Amino acid sequence: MFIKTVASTPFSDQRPGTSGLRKKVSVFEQPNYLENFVQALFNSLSGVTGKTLVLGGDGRYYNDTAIQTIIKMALANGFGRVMVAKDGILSTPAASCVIRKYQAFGGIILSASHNPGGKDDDFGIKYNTSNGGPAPEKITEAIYARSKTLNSYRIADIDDVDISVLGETKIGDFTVEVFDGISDYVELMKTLFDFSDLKKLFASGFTMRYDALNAVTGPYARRILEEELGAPKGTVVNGTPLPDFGGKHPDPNLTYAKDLVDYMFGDNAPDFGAASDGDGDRNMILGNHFYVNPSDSLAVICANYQSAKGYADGLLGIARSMPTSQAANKVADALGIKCYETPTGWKFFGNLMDADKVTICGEESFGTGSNHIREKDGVWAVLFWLNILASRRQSVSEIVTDHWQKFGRNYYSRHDYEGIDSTAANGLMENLQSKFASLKGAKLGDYTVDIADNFAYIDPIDGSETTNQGVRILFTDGSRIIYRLSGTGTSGATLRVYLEKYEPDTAKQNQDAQSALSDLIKIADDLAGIASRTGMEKPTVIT
Ligand code: VG1
Ligand code: CO
Repeated sequence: MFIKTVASTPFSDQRPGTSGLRKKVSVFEQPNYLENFVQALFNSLSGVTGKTLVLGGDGRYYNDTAIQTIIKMALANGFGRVMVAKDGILSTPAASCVIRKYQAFGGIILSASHNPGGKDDDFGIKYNTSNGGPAPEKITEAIYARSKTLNSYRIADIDDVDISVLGETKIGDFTVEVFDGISDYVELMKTLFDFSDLKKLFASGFTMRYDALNAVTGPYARRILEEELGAPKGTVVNGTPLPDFGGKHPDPNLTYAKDLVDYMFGDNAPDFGAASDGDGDRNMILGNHFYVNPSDSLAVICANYQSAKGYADGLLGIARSMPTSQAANKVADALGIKCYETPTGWKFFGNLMDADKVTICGEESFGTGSNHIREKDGVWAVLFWLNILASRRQSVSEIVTDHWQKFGRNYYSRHDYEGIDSTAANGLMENLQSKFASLKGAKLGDYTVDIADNFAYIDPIDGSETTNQGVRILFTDGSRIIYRLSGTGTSGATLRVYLEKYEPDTAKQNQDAQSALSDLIKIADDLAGIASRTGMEKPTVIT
């Protein structure tokens, strides 16, 4: 028989983080490293025999090698079919779409998302379940537990499969199907948004730039914007997925998508600008000389749900991750629906969507999406904004300013301190926690502390509990400072500080966010001793 059992020894560092297992490529290139993780994953699933596995990734370095290994291991572990995207190119939202559409058992997405790629940078692997969503913690923890004792893996001794040609290859009872990773997703978008309205928008002279940052959404954006909607060629820039993203950091924010930001604030700025991340689940929205904070974007999308045909019947509810601003709560209140608050990471939205509690979800980290799939979805957010622009025929800045006037403005910013020493980062968090008791009722500047705690969440659907999700300093006027350590980095620690202040007075809504938040920024630094403990005077990234 051509199935081999290969002896191996466990690795101790295969615990998935906020979104899958992410490591330097050199870590994944160690003999048996990927194989062990995949075997630990397969061992933690039951009933895969004869079932379908969806497979693809964001095209980063090591994708090709990993895809061939996983095909061979899926065969050896009893799957009946692997649906692999042509050339391995499959965005995270498209993977979710395909898993659902073809009722696959699950899917493996090869991506480290917004982390840089290339031989010296990051690779990642994540597993999605049959609902199309990221594996819940129950599964990721089971994979980790198995990885620690794993002593062999199963792999088929077959030739590599040509994934550059559409069609099926049969190996005994096992089938590898190479499919077009773009089309099913485009079809789904057509059911949610009226493409003929959007065509009219572009025909009327509306202009935009979409920067795919040399990552996975290039082919999706070109197909939809340039081919389907008639936007001029060249609307999509950096549209070819490259293994190292052309040296760019595929994270759509003010720092790493600077070219787009400069263009949108330049003399020839178009009406609308957008960018997406490595694996296509994030989005950044810009107007002519205007940046839309992701928390505001979520709130604006929810408030304008009628603009898109797929949502015109109303929203079941909204969910946002805890650090995301409370702007969406204001909209939920006005619509008479619930706004759920979950820990960071899309995996916490799945149960709420499956139970029909929420339609639209969002995170401050440039993630927005809906129950059309079970992942956040960058291109979807762009199309939703295009619908809003098509129906309101106002500029992005007019739409957002109008929103603030109606709902109040939640001034918001996130300050990231990247690449800090892990011991210093843990010490900073522990020190904050030791202050909780004395903080209650304390005056910090003009603010009074209402609650100081570490966010814990009980899933309202399955009762599962998740603790240690971020230190919250909640003030009596609704302002907040939140401290979290990132769960997606691959070296050292990243401290994220989230700052929020509500401003209902329309006369005071046009300040720059950093100035409006300056007193909170100072309090956040003093309270945690950020500068003294990390040695960093300034954040590395401000969004
Ligand atoms: C970050 C974001 C979080 C997001 C996660 C995955 O996690 O803060 O909101 O869900 O990345 O996004 P962390 O633990 O580093 O703060 V993606 O697009 O990188 O899969
Ligand atoms: Co991503």
